[in-house]
Amino acid sequence: MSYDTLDYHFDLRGYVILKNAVDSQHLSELNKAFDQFPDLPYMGWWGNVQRLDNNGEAGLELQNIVEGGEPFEKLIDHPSWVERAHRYCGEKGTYVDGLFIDECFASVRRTGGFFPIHSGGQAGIVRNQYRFINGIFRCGQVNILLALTDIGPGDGGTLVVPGSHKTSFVPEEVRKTYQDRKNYTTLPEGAIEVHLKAGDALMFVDALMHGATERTNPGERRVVIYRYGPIWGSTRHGFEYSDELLARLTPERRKILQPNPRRLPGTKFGVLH
Ligand SMILES: O=C(O)CCC(=O)C(=O)O
Repeated sequence: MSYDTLDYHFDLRGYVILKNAVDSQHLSELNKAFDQFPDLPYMGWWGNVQRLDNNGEAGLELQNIVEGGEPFEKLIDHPSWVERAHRYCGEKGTYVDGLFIDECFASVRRTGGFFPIHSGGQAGIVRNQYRFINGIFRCGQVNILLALTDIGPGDGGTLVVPGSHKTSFVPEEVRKTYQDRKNYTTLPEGAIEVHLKAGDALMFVDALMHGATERTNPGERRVVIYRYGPIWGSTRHGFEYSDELLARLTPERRKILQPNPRRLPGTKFGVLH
């Protein structure tokens, strides 16, 4: 088994930055798609996409965004990260080898939006755990947070606590700094704010303590988040993909959205319908 520098950083810190993960053409397609998002009320539907702000103060979140058009479909198995995601959390080389998308959404953060810090190895959550065993990555959930706008100071950037995917406890005095939910003007103990250029992706194991600072700048921060995990997972919010989407995807993409096609009487397993 050989490892690269990103593997070293992923193990050490729990995250890596993939520079220029998408090219300028794809970036502009994604931003155009964002420009055309309808003005949805909370829980409103747009086709098979639903506005479901996970944390009310984080901003607008459009869930199941893979149903939002081709630019989002291209992210499913994007060459900048798909092989690495497979190696980190796709049970590679086992009887359950393969990747699955657990959740995917577009997020727009405007002034005042932020995301409280959560996760961390101490929580022991099986679904998002970090594991490296016998020379093999066996993580539970690995996220891609793709920046569509530059994210610098004041932009409501992602906060991470490097190394916290392996932590076993959080002392009370440190926890208190995380609970100052809104005002992360001084960064919580051990946390750093990740700055990205539009087109860069932050790849991190979900066990890493993370959140986001309050956006103080005008304008908006745009990101897309895809969470990957093993094929035996289920979508976090219970979304099901439309027949139209499944029918038009490449076999490789379809397999990531629907690793186990529905097994119904009279159907042949492995065939869609
Ligand atoms: O919006 C961000 O930068 C962080 C998002 C986050 O913490 C999450 O989706 O779990």
